[in-house]
Amino acid sequence: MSVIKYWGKRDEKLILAMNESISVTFDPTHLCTTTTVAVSPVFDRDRMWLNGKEMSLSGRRYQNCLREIRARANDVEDETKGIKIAKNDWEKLHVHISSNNNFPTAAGLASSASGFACLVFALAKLMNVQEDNGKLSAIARQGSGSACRSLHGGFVKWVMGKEEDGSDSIAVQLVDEKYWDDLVIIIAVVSSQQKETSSSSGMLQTVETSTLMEYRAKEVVPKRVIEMEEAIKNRDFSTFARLTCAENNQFHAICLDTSPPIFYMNDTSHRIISCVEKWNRSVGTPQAAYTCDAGPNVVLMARDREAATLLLRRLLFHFPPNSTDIDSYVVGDKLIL
Ligand code: 2P0
Repeated sequence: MSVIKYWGKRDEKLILAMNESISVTFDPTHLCTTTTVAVSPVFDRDRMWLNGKEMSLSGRRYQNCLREIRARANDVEDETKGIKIAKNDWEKLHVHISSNNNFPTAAGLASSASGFACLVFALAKLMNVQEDNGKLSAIARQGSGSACRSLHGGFVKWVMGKEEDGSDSIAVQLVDEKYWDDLVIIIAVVSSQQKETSSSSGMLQTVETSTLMEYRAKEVVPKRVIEMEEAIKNRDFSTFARLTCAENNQFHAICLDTSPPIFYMNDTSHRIISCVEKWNRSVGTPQAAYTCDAGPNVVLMARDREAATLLLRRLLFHFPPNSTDIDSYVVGDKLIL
């Protein structure tokens, strides 16, 4: 989930962003994609199943990932299993891919990020690709921009890069998943419905029509990225929360500034945000940060376990999970209520 948002491309084909972004990768025990890749000489074409349903691999994004991984494939030999595939054979062999999310797909919970990151990683393992996660991130990026960040754990920055071919537009890990283990993430699943406007078409419309977009990408985000990196490295929750909430609100403001306007958050998202804002203000120092991506689901990040327990109690009081507002909660730690 991003805390500095990627929204808008400077190159649609290579998927190069207009601004840098920062995200935190969720603990895979709660939200993850599991991808299995098989290869066999009897397969007559590449095929893929997403959550059990066959889908087409003919799109440019899938083709780019498959081509780039095949181009880096190496010999694979496992005597115990009687497997021997030469480097050049990978061009002729077809793969079958099965990918499953344990969370709602295309509901603004970064399913395309985790899906493409997992796909590229699995294909690279199968074909004995030697590139590190940074180099692989430039391939995952061509599947879905946000996917480049999901190849690393912890907090991750997608750097802009300068090369025209996008080879240096990669993700770098800022800190690993253990670095800031006080943080507790709670996701309020407001809706598991698929979003009406996909991120790709939404951001294209924003770039074409929003008069605020350029100001955000050039003036606001570069400064925020520097501040956010500092806050993460210093585990400075107050600055982190201020920036995360401001980013969320500006991202949804440029969505509203798009023609036609894009509404990702809904009334329940707004009410959850107000609840957090009121609480933070009543305590005096931020106890929780909130952020929503391209959908109404709210990701909340609490300062520590105590704050997370208090936050969850508040949420359960105002939005019981069996009400019509909230589908469910995903809690990233064991909390004593
Ligand atoms: C982000 N989002 O930084 C932002 C915030 C959604 C809102 O990255 O066209 O699905 O595949 O590059 O990666 C969603 O964008 O779009 C996204 P494509 P992607 O997480």
